[in-house]
Amino acid sequence: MAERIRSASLRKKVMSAAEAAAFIKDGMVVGMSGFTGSGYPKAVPTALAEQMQAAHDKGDPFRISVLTGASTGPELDGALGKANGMSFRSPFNTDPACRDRINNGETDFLDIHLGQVAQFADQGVLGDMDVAVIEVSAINEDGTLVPSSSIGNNVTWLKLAKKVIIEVSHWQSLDLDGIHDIYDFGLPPDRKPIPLTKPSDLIGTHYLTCDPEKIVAVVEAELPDRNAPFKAADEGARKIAGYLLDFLGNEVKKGRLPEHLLPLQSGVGNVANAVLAGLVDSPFENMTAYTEVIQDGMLDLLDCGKLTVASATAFSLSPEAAEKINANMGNYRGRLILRPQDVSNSAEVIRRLGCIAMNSLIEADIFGNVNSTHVMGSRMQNGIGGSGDFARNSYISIFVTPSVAKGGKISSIVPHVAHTDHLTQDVDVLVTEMGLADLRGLAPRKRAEAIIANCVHPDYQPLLEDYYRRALRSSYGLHAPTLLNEALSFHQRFVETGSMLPA
Ligand code: 0RQ
Repeated sequence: MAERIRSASLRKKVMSAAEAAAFIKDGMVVGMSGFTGSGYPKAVPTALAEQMQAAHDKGDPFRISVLTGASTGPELDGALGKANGMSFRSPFNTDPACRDRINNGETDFLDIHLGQVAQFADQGVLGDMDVAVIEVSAINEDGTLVPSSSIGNNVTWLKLAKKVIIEVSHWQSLDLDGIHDIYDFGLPPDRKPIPLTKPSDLIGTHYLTCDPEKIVAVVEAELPDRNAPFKAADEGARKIAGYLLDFLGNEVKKGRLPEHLLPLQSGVGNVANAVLAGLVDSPFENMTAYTEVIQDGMLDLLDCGKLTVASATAFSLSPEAAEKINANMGNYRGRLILRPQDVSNSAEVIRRLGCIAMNSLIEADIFGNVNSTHVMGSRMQNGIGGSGDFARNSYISIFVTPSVAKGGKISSIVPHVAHTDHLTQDVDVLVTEMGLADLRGLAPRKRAEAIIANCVHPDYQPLLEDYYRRALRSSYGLHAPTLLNEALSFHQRFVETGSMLPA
């Protein structure tokens, strides 16, 4: 215990997960650590879910509001979702049990830009935070906290919560010490600039701080981060990566991008990982990443020396990569930097560095509006995450997607998106396994021609060509030709028949 809990006064507050969870009551607002399956508390939420279930079995209410950094894992969103213990959840979730509660209308879900969660919490509009549950890798003798595999909104949760529960993870590497750079830029009107001019800059301290009076419990836990395996890159993902790498190479040749590119941001998911894998064999050297999540592909790029530094707020790794990095964490110090998510996703920094943003999507329309979140306009998939923080503020905003989903029953390119997360103004380049459309400088009709010609699956190309031809004839205006009564007809057909293709 003393190896990880070095503060004698906090050692006195060690208790079981069930005893700690008992500080959380029905109706409370609880801030938890965790971002893309990393650094979330495991023992306390599991015990809490059991207490919720026991209350529900007796007919008593027990539901809370849960705020995190981003997605967590089965012991948090999974357990609380199964126990129907969340009346409100924000800002990002990938757990199927929690997703079902959201889409059944049982849990209210607030989908907001990850870079803005902390400031909403600071404003008080997400409720008065009763308890924070924060995973750390160690507690120093002076009571400062060594964060674990994500930072997320922990600075803000530790500041706002009335009571704090610290979960000390024995699974996390002790060598995480020194990986983090905590910087609090404050609130308007006294907000400070974030003085980062390169992804490698260190501007803060390594440790989180918390008023020791507020810490009511310290819990020890052993469980690993979620660390879901990546699907191997398929032929489509490799094609997407190929088009994208050609595009970046051409931008360098034209003198529009420097030879080392600009700091890369990459979304999570299989396609994003395949793009990073493609960069390993690319001619680009000495690249940097300023992103929110470090996935396997980023580690491979660091390991082969193509990437000199990666700055993010969290890891999101496969079990093999997590094991590898845990055994060698010390070697990555200075090359891997974890920051609070309002710094990793700061509009100010992303704009200054000129990031190249690469994100995935649910669907795009022929004008390049992008839906990252809502299936058929009404079912929440995961959330906007950080895609909006980066798409709006990057130097080049790229979206990548397979041209079809669900075995071809859904076209990822539709006449009109059924929900908009990213406006055409925030979407510069669209890539599918069919090809790439460079939309920069193009007015709506030219965007539509480029997307239909380059990005659409052959099964859907004639349908979109036919729609667009008729829109050019009958649209109310010809700036962005649209048939209002057909714009969502692909979606309606899917809802009615299970396929966007006509029978
Ligand atoms: O569903 O799991 O049931 O098979 O969406 O799709 O193709 O595996 O792709 O893992 O890259 O996820 C947009 C969801 C893509 C993700 C999204 C279904 C598809 C599958 C996953 P199944 P794939 P990916 C930084 C950036 C928003 C947040 C973001 C995401 C599942 O990238 O959440 O960008 N983005 N953050 O079948 C119905 C469609 C569909 C569809 C895909 N058109 N209709 N279902 N799917 N397209 C990271 C963070 O912010 C933390």
